[in-house]
Amino acid sequence: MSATEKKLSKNEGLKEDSNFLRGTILEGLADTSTGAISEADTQLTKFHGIYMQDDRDVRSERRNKKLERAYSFMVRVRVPGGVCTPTQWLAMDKLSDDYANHTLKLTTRQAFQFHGIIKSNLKRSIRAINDVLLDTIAACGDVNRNVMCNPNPEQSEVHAEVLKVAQELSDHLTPKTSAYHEIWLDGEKTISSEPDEEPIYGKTYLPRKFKIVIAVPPSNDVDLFAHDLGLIAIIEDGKLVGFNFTVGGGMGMTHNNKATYPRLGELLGFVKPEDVLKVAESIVTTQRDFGDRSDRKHARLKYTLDDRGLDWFRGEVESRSGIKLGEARPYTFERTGDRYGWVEGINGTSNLTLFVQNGRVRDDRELKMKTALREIAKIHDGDFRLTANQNLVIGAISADKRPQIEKILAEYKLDKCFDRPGIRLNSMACVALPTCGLALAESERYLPDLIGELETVVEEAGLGQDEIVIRMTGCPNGCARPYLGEIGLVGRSPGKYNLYLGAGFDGSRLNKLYKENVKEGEIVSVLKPIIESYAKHREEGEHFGDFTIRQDYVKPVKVSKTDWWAAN
Ligand code: SRM
Ligand code: SF4
Repeated sequence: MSATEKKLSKNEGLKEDSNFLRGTILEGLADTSTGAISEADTQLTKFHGIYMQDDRDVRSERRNKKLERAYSFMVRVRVPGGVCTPTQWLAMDKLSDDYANHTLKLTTRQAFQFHGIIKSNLKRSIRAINDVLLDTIAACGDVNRNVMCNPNPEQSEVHAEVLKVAQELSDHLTPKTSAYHEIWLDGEKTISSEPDEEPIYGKTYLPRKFKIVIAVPPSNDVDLFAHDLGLIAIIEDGKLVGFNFTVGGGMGMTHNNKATYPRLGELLGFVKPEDVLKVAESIVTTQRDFGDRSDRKHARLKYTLDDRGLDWFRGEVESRSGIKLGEARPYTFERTGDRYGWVEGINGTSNLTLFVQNGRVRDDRELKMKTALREIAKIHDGDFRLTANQNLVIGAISADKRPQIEKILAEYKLDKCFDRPGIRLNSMACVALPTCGLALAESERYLPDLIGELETVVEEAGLGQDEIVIRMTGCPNGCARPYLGEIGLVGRSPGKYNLYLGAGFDGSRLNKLYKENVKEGEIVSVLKPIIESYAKHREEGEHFGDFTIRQDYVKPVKVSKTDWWAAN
């Protein structure tokens, strides 16, 4: 049976009946008898960048007391290319204190997240975000999400050009429904006063989420191959001449469900700058029309490609766009990590990349990062850039302001935040508990401690400064892109993780399952001999992931569909 003949998934009906994403959201917000909204509206609010959650730490206590779950909302703010102004930073900082849990979460896709916003504060929060010209529409949902672009402090001139492309793609693919403004901004139609229609998406939007990213080689700090659509900037003689397009990346899978698997994007062809929007739109509409709307676990572009083939897909995109794609041009990626510290920019400016553990900007006893960044934002005349590794670049710092900024950094000890072992600086964890409803195990709250133990192992092995990419998630959905970690840990159940090894340091090879259901207390003892062997037997310049393949700890994943689940 073809995808179109199969019974549509429940979400398809919800979208169809939602009147362009309105549903009964307004009525739900007005209902003060509960902190929740209806199940159908929880699906629709995602398109508005809003997730209903509850505090899982107190779930059973509240159940015992016969109380409603402790509902609150997570709000995700789109930041195309991850770049925001100091004014916007200050507004996000204030919002986190006024309505959320006093922290700012910098996500793996260069967005801000707020946790713990109660229903009665939702509208105020969305208004505060829009007041500084940021928004939350399409931060989640079955649409194109935040368009990413590497922050690239080393290549500031090209960065500006490429960032513009990211912003144009973002604008072009933003849903056009006026529901967002009607619901959250009291009917103000700041974008358009035309009646609703979605020229690109139609009434039922896409079968599933869609993610776009741009990378400027040699940096792959955005993990280009993990996204549905990737644009690799091709620079010749210092000029941007176009992009290699990749399609079909995605991380999510389900434990024990062999029909699901992470997959890396593959090269589709070369596209000139003037054709980018048209070709991107054709890719989106091809997925709109051929993606599987019957099974949400098989609905991402990666499955459309594996089912129909890359050549078929290219033909469809070329015929829709009327543009013949060129042959992909040569490029080289070197790494997926961020480069910390100071880098000189253009026009006498400089950029500083800071390590933000798991992207959580907060004040705690050891480090008052949130206060320090607020003080910096008050005087900074450049920008802030959220990285795809959950870190932060204070960008385009003028020569004028640099001494003052350095003073604040020193006062709050932020100038030492990247003075840590390589394994910590290359770590990422997803949010997981207590807010994520899908978490099977801890992640953000556990990884820093685990790394503390691993730091002792790497330091004793003489590898303190070596970069080893380690990533953890609380479930197999892959939000911290764990299948691209040289060490990947994926939650199975409370206190247990699957351990994956062997990803490429440049982000071009997935890792593979090494050991299942490893208990928290055993992770270090499983990794210790491998790390010690790496210290003794690695070849000159060999990365940890490559070493684990060469030494046959795991087999390389070449074709996801066949290799991912195959035995080692
Ligand atoms: Fe994610 C769902 C957090 C990046 C794959 N993700 C979720 C939800 C919304 C849980 C839910 O649906 O109820 C999580 C909210 C947790 C919380 O309490 O905040 C969540 N995802 C995150 C973030 C915040 C992780 C982080 O610590 O930074 C990232 C936000 C990115 C953003 O700003 O938009 C985040 N999620 C990713 C990535 C990484 C990426 O895109 O580069 C992936 C893997 C790539 C991909 O899409 O394949 C990812 N998230 C998923 C999936 C699995 C999708 C799939 O195709 O199987 C889900 C579950 C789903 O969609 O059903 C999910
Ligand atoms: Fe939640 Fe799983 Fe994503 Fe982690 S990987 S944030 S546990 S959905």
